[in-house]
Amino acid sequence: MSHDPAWQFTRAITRRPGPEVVDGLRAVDTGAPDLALMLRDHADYVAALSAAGVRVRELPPLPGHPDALFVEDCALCLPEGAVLMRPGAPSRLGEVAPMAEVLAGEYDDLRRITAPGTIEDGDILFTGREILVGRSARTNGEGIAQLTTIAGAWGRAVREVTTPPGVLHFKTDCALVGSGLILSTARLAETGCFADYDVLRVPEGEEAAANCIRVNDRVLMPAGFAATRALLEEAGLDVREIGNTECARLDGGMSCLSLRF
Ligand code: CIR
Repeated sequence: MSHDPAWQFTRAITRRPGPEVVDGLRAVDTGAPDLALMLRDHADYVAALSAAGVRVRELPPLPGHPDALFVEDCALCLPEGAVLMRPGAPSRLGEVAPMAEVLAGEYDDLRRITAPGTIEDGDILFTGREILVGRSARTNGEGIAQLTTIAGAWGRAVREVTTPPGVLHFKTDCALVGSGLILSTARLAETGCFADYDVLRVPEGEEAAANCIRVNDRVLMPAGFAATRALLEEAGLDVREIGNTECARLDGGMSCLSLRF
């Protein structure tokens, strides 16, 4: 079964960062994020989604969960239903129940990944043709197996791929920017996982620009990556830049900040 284009959305869910965001997980500590700047960038992000024609439901900060603004990791939203994830980061497990309540109002068919499976949606790229899932420090084989069964019942194929070592999530390094068109870092493209797709390779040194999102007629990308912007524009895409310096301190980017469906 195909669902193409997989980048058309009418709704999105976001969650505002709160003061606890300074305690968010990060691979490398580059200093605490500046909450005021992060809130401004977050407001720009929500406005950009709205301008793309998406109705955004903004949730308030979730006390006790510094990473809860990265709502993407809690669920996979497909046309047939939603799958609640089971994050591999123990500190993030408590984000799922509140998201389950929200999604129960949006989906009739709501499934869930159970222990010992772990999977975070940052490791999942739905291309319309298939669901790519990167095994990573956060996503294990049991989680992928459970997702394969759930998605299979909906007529969707799951293909396991590998998140590059040292990279948080599969989608840290790639994005669907058009039908069958992927933006990818060279290190990920070289694993061969996009052999059946057209690939735009992120220019060297701009790897942090790979995590973009195509939303309807435009692509939202992190600000400050001129070569990647030029590459996307040469491909005919309408690009909008959003400040991401503070979320980047927590290894987060454009896809992480919303659930789109
Ligand atoms: C974490 O380490 O879980 C958060 N600090 C960042 C999550 C980013 N989410 C994503 O790429 N989907």
